[in-house]
Amino acid sequence: MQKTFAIIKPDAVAAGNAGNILALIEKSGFKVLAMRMQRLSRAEAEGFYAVHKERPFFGELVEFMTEGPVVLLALEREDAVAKWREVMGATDPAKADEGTVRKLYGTNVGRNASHGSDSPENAAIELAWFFRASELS
Ligand code: 3AN
Repeated sequence: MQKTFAIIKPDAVAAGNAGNILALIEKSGFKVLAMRMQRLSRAEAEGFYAVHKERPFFGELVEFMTEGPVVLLALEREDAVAKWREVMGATDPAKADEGTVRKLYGTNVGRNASHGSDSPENAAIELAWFFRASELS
């Protein structure tokens, strides 16, 4: 069993697609270990995306991620990191496969409905950024 971290981003929550995305997550065999809806503070969003600090879109990314509530999720299944990235689809919704979260609910490369960890190591770091250890077992 492996854990991964997911975010249903502000665009998807505002559009009323959080429930649809959760249903897709459950249908894809993930166990939801922990879940919280909240609006991220600027400090939380900047800290979470610190690896992208030098990218030209960093300011835009932080603005977007703090514009409204998100749903934070700790997910578990076999091969969870790769599987969740498969269910999300490509970063750019225009390039995402049919039936994926980003194809169904994303708008563009910035407003793309969901986040997923890119490795088990980063999943552990991201989960610890938002959840207490006692919530993850
Ligand atoms: P992924 O989330 O699929 O791992 P990354 O790591 O390339 O994709 O991008 C990190 C974050 O930055 C994503 N949330 C994505 O929406 C955002 N992002 C990537 N490229 C752009 C861009 N050109 N303009 C705005 N936001 C972007």
